[in-house]
Parts: sequence; C-alpha cells; structure tokens
Amino acid sequence: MLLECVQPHPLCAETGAEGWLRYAPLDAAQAEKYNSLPASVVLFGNSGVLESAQSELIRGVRGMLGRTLRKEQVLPREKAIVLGTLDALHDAFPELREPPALGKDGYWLTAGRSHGFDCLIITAKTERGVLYGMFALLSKISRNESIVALDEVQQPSAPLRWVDEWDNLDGSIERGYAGNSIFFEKGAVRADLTRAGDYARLLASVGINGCALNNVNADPHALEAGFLPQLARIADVFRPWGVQIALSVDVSSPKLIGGLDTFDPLDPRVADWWKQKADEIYRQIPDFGGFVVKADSEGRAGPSSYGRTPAGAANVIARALQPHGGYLFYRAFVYDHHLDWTNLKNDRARAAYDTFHPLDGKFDDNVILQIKYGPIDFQVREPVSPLFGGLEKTNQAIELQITQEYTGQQRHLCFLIPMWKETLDFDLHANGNSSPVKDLVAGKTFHRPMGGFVGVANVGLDANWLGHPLAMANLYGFGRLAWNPDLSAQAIAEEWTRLTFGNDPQVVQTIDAMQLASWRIYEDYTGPLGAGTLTNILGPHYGPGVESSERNGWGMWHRDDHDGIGVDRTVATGTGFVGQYSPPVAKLYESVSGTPDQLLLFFHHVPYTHVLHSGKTVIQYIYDSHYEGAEKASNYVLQWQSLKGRVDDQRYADVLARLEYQAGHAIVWRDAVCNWFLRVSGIPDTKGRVGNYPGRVEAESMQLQGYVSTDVVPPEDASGGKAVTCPEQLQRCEASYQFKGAAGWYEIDVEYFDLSSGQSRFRVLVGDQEVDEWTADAQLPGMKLSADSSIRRRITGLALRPGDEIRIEGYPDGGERAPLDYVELSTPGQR
Ligand code: GCV
Repeated sequence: MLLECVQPHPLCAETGAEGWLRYAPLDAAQAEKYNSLPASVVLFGNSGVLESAQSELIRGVRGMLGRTLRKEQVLPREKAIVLGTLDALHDAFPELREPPALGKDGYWLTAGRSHGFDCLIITAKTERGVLYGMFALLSKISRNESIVALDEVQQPSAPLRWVDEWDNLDGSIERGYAGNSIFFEKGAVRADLTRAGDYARLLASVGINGCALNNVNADPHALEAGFLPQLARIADVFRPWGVQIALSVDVSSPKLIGGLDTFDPLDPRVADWWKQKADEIYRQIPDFGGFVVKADSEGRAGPSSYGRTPAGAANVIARALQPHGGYLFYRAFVYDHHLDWTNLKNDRARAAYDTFHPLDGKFDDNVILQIKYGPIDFQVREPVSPLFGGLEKTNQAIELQITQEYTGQQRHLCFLIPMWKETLDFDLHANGNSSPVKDLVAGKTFHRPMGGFVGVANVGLDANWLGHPLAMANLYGFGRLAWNPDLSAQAIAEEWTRLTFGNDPQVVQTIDAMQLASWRIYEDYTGPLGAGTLTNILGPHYGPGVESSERNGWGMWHRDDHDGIGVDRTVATGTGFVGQYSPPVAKLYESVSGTPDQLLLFFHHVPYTHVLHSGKTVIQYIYDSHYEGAEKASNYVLQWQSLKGRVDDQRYADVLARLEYQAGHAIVWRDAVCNWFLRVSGIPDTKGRVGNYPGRVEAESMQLQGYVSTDVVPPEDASGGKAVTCPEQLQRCEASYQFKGAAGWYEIDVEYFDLSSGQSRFRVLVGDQEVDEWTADAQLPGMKLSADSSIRRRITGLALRPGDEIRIEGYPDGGERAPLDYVELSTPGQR
C-alpha cells in the first residue's frame, strides 16, 4: 500500500517532482545537529529574488527540521539567520569585510553578532548570490553536514551557466524524453506556468542563471510582436529565481517575419530590423538574456547564403542586444550533412575548427561561441573539440547534453558527469602551457570577459522532469560542474543521491556505485573504442544501427569493412583532423601507440586483429566489452533490488521497471553489434558466444499458426534476422514449441517488438495453463520492427517438464501485428 504523505518519507509515494529539493524530514539523530539553529530570519531588502530566498529557507527548514522560522523585519534580540547583500548589511554588520575571493554571483556564509547575539549570515555582492548561498545552506542541512562556525566563500567558475531547451511552440520537444513542453502548447505559451516556475527554482538551486526556452531549430514566430507578451509571462516566473530567459532565433527572421526581402547580415535594413526587435523585447522583458543561433547547419539558413561569415551574422544580432546587456550565443555546430562519403579525406569532425578558427578575434565582445564538447555530436565517447583551444580572442562556452539523445534516452541509466569531467579536465595545451577545457571555457586562459557552460536539458511535463528518476543527477551535476568543475564525479553523485533519496548509507553507496559505473557500462555494450556512433542515426538515435552511419552524407562514419575499422584522422595519411590540436596533443593522437584505446577508432583505421594496449585484439575487445557491459547492466537490477523498503515504493518501482528494460535492451545492443562485426570481419569470438545462444528458440522456427516469418531490416536488429508477425486479416496468431530440456525451474524471456502504432496483447501458456499475459504498451521510439522497438518480457518461476508445450498467443492491434522475435530459457541464476 502506498502511504499518502504530506512530506517525503521513505514509505511515502514520491513522484520525483521535487527533484533534489525535497527537504525530507531528518531523523531525530540527524536533526539534533541543528538544534542551535536560530528561530528567526531577517531579510535585508525586498526584491523578488530575496523574497524567494527567504521563503525557500523557511520552506526547507520546515520540511527538514519541522520548525517554522519567524520572519522578523528588524534584527531581533536573539539569534537570527540574516539574508542580504553586503551593501544592505553594511550598517547592521559594519565588521563584515568583503572577502577578496567573492565576485558576482558568489556567496559568503559567515557569522556575525548583533545586539550581543550570534547571527548566521548569508550574504553576497548580488541578490542572486544571496539566493545561491541560501540554497547551499539548505543543501548542507539536507545532507546532514555540520553548519557550525561556517565561514565559506563560494564563487562560480564561469559567469554564464545556462540551459537550452529544445522546445517547439506546438509543445513537442526535439530530443525530449519526458513529455511535452513546460513552456509551450499549440503554438502559444501555456496558460499554467507552475511547472516553469518550479523549474526555475531547481535551476537556481544549482546556480544556473540563464535558460533559452525554444528549439535551436528555431521557429521565427517566437519573435513576433504578439508572442512577446506571452514570453514575458515566462520571464515573470523565472525572475524571482534569478534565471534570465533567452530565445533561439533563426537568422533569416528579418525575411521570414520581418517583411524584408533579405536577411543579409551586412544589409543595414537587416541590422535595423534586429535592433528594433531587440528594443521591442527589452521593453517587455528588461532582464532578457539574449539569443542563441544555429545557422548553416542541418538545413538551417545562414550567412553563407550571402557569402557572409558566421562573425558577420553573429555581430549584427549581438549589436542589437549589446545596449541592453544581452548575449548572443552562436553555435559552432556548423557542418555539411551532404559530405561525399566516398572521399576518405572528408571529415565532419574538422568542420567546427575549419569554420571558426580563422574567425578568432572577429566576434564582438557579447558574442559567445557555443561549442559541443566533441567534434561530432554528443556521442558516448569523443575526443575534446580542438576548437576550445583554437580561440584566443573569442568568448566561448561548452555545450553539454543533459538529455540523453545518444546515451539511452533516459530509458538507460547513464550518469554523464564522469564523461564531462574528462572533457573539462582535458589539457589542450592551447597556450603552450597548461590549459584545461574548464579554464578555456570560463575565459580564464585567455582572459576573456565572458564564457561558460550550456547544458541541453529538455525537461518535460512528466512529473519527474526527465523520465528516468536517476537521470536528474545529470541536470544536477551539470549545474554543479558549471559552478565548480573541480568537483569530482563521486562528490556530485553523492550530493545528488543524499538530496534525492536521503542519507541512508546503503542507499547512498548503492546508487552512487550504479551511477558512477553507468557511462562506461553504456559505452561497453553500445560503441566502444571511440568507434564513432553505432546508434541508428537515420532513425531515432536510440538503438543499434551500425550501417546507418555509413555510406551517407551525415559523416558520422566508422569506416568498417572486411579488413578493419576506424577513421584515419591523422595528418600523415588521414583527414588531417589531428592537426587541429596543439602539437603536444596532436603528437599523442597522430600515432596508434600514443592514442588511448578508448579513442583508437576515432583516430585510426586498424585491422580487427590489431592488438590494443590492453593486450586484446580489437575484434575480441568489441565482443568482450559488449558481453561484459550487458552483464553489468543486468546487475543493476539486483543492485537496485537491494534497496527495496529503503526508498519510497513509487520511485523504487519506476526505477526497477526501467532497469529491467535496460537489462533486456543491452542484450539487443550486444547481439546486434557483435553479430554485425562477426559477419563483417569473419573472425569468430574466441569465447564462442557470438552467434550461439543456448536456450534461445527463434519464433520463426516454432510451429506457427497464423504467424508468418518476416525479414527484419537491418537483419542484426532481430535475432536470426527475422521475426514473426500476425497478418492484417487475423486477430489472433500462435507460435509454439516443445520443451526438450530437463525437468526443473526455469525463466523465460520473450523478446518481442513494441511499436507506437498499436498495443498488441500477448499470452504465454505452458500446456493449457496461462503463465503470463500483457499488453505491449511501452513508450518506445520506432514505427517498425527494429532494435529501437525490441523489448523483452521475463517470466520467472516456471516448472517445466520434457514434452511441455510452450505457446505464445499474439493478439495484434492496429499497425502492431503482435511481432515476436524469440524466447530464451534459462535456469534461475544462470544469466
Ligand atoms: C536541435 C543533433 C540532434 C538534432 C539537434 C542538433 C543540434 O543533430 O540530433 O536534433 O537539433 O544536434 O544540436 O543542433
């Protein structure tokens, strides 16, 4: 039974809507630490941001400690918590001296005395800093840290810490996996912006200070006069949390909606149009953050139409924003998606550096080049983009992807912080010295006035924001890294788990261990050794699709053939991409021996028999990593089950269902990739696993009534390359076979396809006894039989005897013809 509770508690159902701001009651022993917390709070100032700080503090303390802080207008004759900027506190606490390390947006938690009483002071140079300091204090209490004798100054690493949302005005979200937009529906801003306000609160709690609301594939209508008052409503709910809103814009807007016959950035009428538009926006949203631009990329219009450079396009818009203090984020994700794949010198990875490095110094000071972390596109493993090191006189920001487009779409667990840490810590030696990416993007290396972090978040209306309850760690971690990239992945995981699930050591250790291992595990059963993407890039970017990234213009190649795999990007014999790095880094990647195994296939084309640093051949590594990764993914289920009763039932069940699905889908990945490379290379797995599946019975080899054998394209997306489907005219089909093994207890996995075009029903019978039945109603991408839609049902605890008939009945629905792939039998504990 789920308890209905007013506040979070281990036994209460939780939706995840509170994210990491649950303020769950501490148990008596934990709460004791805060017995001496003052009973009053005094706010110096009265802005929306400061009022948020005060009310949030009261809310948090009430939730965690069960006490309601008294709001006082003036300093009381007792201990108090004091909130205010340094300027505002000056008269009451003249002894407070601004700490040298404190800058804009930073905060200071310290102690002071008033009327002879101790005060806990939360102060900053800015009101936003006070808000951040208040969240930091609540976080400490929530994680049960001591707050005695606090004297702590925290300063964010970079001034710009933004999220981008790829929300469309119709309410859909490009690469969003958790429901529709919290901002838009049916071409307008939603009437109810409660979730938008809640989101701004979550963002503020980790120091995020800007949010671009709409898809970078921008709909120009967002700029129309009638739309701006609607956007102003979103700004109104964001403002109390110190988060500026921004918009993605199409550079051809002057022509599309502005009535001009051109969008040439050098045409004075175009410059004037942008100026008028910016002025109009700022009249309604005075704290508007600025624009994001995607141009000359993936079919978007751009300055190349007029022979102009990205600098020309960026500056004309930036100049319109400049008088108002706005920023123009120009995305460096500019490439040709019609590359000639037969030309081995062509290389999409080169595009960003080739385009933008020559323009270094040509961008205005309020332009920020927004650069994806790797040179391709958010893959599970890429080297760091060399462009970070190629800009000395241009502001830059790193773009990270919180929404897991290529990393499991929030159906798979994949904690991305360890990957981002590797990127941020990577030393590009850009200045001939040490220049880690985190310093370059913060503007520290080349003393740039601006810079920072952008995370593509794509939260949706699902109660828990990102779909998978454990995926919120990526949003949290993004904010924490943008604030302090020196934090370790372990520290971030631990913070998030404590805030999200409480301080039970077993819960913390288990979830942290799962999170911290998850990126490598995902990489292992999907695309190891930097082999570009093996994901279905011509479909939903989800399941395996090895062929989809070859022989087309998208340029996400891995160049596998009978003899070898990998893209030669060396200067000596390849595409020359390696030459975009500074000499010490280029030297490393230019040689096979200097390149780390994890990136080998990104930089080099090698035979399958090439021996890695690890001592394995490439082909055997591909096989082994897929088997090991899939096995580790299935272990998540056991790890999570050890927490039953220690986390609330609702989130427990939600996570368990996703992990069970992931365990099955990891096998789909394993088999598809391993069989592909077995076929292409002709080299068998030394351990004999690939292509041999004891206990597996293909549906097409069963006795079929009604069902017909159907080819699956590409063949590696189904076991044996085939499935069975129930033809249009039938309402019921059957597949059966006789069990021939030894009598005993068994588990059966039924692998089937769940398409979005219907909800088939399945029944499984042993003899005449039904042992399971279900409806195929999972929300999976894909309209056709493919690895994207492949899913399994596990039936446990079956007593089977030789000669038993195992029968699966399929009842199709709509376009989904009850498709079946195989069944696989195993004894408990065998897998
Ligand atoms: C918004 C990838 C995604 C696109 C996305 C693009 C981008 O190609 O698949 O959906 O477009 O990146 O970052 O602009």
